[in-house]
Amino acid sequence: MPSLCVLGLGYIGLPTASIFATKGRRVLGVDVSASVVETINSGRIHIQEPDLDVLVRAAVQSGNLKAATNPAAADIFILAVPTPFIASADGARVPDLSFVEAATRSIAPFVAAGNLIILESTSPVGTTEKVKVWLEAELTKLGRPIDGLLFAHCPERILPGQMLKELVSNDRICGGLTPAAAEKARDLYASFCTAQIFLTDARTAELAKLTENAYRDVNIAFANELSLICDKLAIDVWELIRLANRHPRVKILQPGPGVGGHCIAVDPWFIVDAAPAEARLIRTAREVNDSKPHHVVAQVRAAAGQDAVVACLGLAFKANVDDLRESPAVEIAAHLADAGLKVLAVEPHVTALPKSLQGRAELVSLTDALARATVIVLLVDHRAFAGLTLAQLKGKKLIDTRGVVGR
Ligand code: SAJ
Repeated sequence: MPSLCVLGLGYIGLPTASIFATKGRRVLGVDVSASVVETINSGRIHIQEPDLDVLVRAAVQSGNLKAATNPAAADIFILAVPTPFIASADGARVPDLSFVEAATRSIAPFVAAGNLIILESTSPVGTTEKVKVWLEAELTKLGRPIDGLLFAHCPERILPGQMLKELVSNDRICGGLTPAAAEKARDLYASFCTAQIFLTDARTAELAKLTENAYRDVNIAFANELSLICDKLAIDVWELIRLANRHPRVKILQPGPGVGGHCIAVDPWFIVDAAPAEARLIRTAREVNDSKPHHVVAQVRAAAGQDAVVACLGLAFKANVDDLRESPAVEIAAHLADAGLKVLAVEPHVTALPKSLQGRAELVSLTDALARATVIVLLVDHRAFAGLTLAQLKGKKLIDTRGVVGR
């Protein structure tokens, strides 16, 4: 069985490397962080995802998964490194491909003819072609040009919170720079993916992944815009959506305090960056979702009198995960602290506050928050908050951004 080298052991690289290892492949997982490498080699994990600890332990104990800070020779290289954006002063967001470029260049000493290089990171259109250009430039520099390398883009589509299930059961897209590359990638993923695998070219695969997340962003923006309209017209948005969704062809998503995470709040910008004049709806959706935290802050400030104690229920970017990255809830709590309010934060999935709140908010239990706060801001629909009743919040002001309390 061909061996693998997976670059980036985060939310995508680690489950992917581990599942291949448990299917009997020799996998070297590479990460720039020595502490991540050490954690994984000891069979533990540095991120939270249901059952991932069991999978990684099994992969390491089988002897098939090893982690290191440097790549080594393999038959197939998978790039699963971050692709954030850089925000410029004029409001534009430009994709930051520096991690992909660095990972690509780092494998140059180890690749050989016939190797397949797969880009899994969500990427702007044309990135797989850039990977080829960067790798060939690096090989030329090393004085070892190689013919017959294969390149493909095979984007991950797994949902945080149910990654392991979706890794196996989601349909996949394999987009090759050549048909042979797409076919070789399909054969690889077919070793664990039980769903259908569709072949296309790399550029279509790149835009397909961006399109999926932009589609969700636009739909969430519709729900968030409805919540703004309902606030203005004094209508219960949750009841409105529940009723409208009784139409057989209407399926409105849920409003919230904004859109977080490192995918949906980022990827649509790659489309806007590539086609700014055309991507008008996609850009507006981003702006609507990005503006929602400010609306919530204004609501809380209007509700909170002097000496208010505000309890923020939830800090994660969505329900039942510990991930605080790009979280609108954290952004809101930080703005409230900036406004001089006393902020209590309840986040059952973490044991410490993120940097932006350290020294400015207090991490407390739900019971403590309910006892001390005069204003309750429900920001995340964690299971831990289900069942909260209006009676429990008697005498307090409530801003329920997720429509949880008393439902
Ligand atoms: N959200 C709402 N209302 C909703 C649904 C979501 O406000 O009705 C918010 C969430 O609270 C969160 C954000 O949107 O802040 C994103 O959450 P999510 O669960 O929609 O998506 P992610 O970011 O966890 O994962 C997405 C998924 N993409 C799609 O569903 C199209 C996942 O399949 C991708 O693999 C992932 O992005 C990724 O890595 O790209």
